[in-house]
Amino acid sequence: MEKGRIIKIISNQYLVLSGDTKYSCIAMGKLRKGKSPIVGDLVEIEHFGKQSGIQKILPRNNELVRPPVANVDQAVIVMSCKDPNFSTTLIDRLLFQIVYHNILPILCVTKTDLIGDDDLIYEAIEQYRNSGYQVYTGNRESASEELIACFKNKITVLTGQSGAGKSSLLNRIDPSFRLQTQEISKALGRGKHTTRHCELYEIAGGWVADTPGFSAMDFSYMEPMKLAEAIPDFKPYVNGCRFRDCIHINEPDCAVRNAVEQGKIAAERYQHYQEVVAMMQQTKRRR
Ligand SMILES: Nc1nc2c(ncn2[C@@H]2O[C@H](COP(=O)(O)OP(=O)(O)OP(=O)(O)O)[C@@H](O)[C@H]2O)c(=O)[nH]1
Ligand SMILES: [Mg+2]
Ligand SMILES: [Zn+2]
Repeated sequence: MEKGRIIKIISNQYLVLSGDTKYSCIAMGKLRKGKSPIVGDLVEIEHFGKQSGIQKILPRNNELVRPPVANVDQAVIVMSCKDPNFSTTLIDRLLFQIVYHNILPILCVTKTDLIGDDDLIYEAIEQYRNSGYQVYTGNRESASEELIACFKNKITVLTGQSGAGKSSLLNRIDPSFRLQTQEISKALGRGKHTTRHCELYEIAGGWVADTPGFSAMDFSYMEPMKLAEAIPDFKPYVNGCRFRDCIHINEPDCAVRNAVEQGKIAAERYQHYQEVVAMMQQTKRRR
């Protein structure tokens, strides 16, 4: 069976990349009863005459809802120094969403041309690096070569506030991105509904979704224990707590809280975790 990846969906046409060839496919009958194919899906396709069809969706590593993308490898949190303002609260909320989906987080701090060399933002960047996160910086003139190298052979989503510089970043990395997006808005017409359209753009040897992948507010589907296990700086400690179902908030002999007290986990990240757990418990109570 021939395998490929869905890179674009427009209404009921699926563009599938197999090797170096792109096939326009339809969903075969038996598929329609199960889940719908989304971009990023690895699929089995079959050709009959001039038509091609998707026979099977292979199991997904993960799956995002907005935009619907499967098998995402990594998510770049784009955070500007100014306009809109830098916020570690927002970074950590996005970070928690990303790691919960088993996706590698990468932080990109943009608009460094708007701050001085001694700005406190650089201390925050160091704190993330010390906690083991990949952090890159960028401004109008440059995008980090290391960040560009990250895209190769990966499916990436970008996330961050409106105006943070996501589109600008992609255009700087690969000027063909602008062309690809312009073509789409021309094809769909200005202001037309684009909900049925989702596409992975080819950029720097990889694939990127053009719309933010996470909400910084919706934690209702999460479980605190699973979140703590997914946070890379917490992970080494979560199995050392006295209680197996410890959520690292008030329990005695909590290895996570001990690590915070000893400075092994950034106090600020733990505080953001506490806030998010409180948000989860509030939504549960309301139900
Ligand atoms: N000073 C400065 N401005 C920048 C930089 N990068 C982007 N901008 C400006 O920031 C504004 C927003 O940039 P976009 O790339 O459109 O932001 P976005 O994240 O794609 O925003 P949405 O599409 O609304 O989510 C634009 O006016 C850019 O010119 C930068 O490195 N330095
Ligand atoms: Mg944009
Ligand atoms: Zn604990």
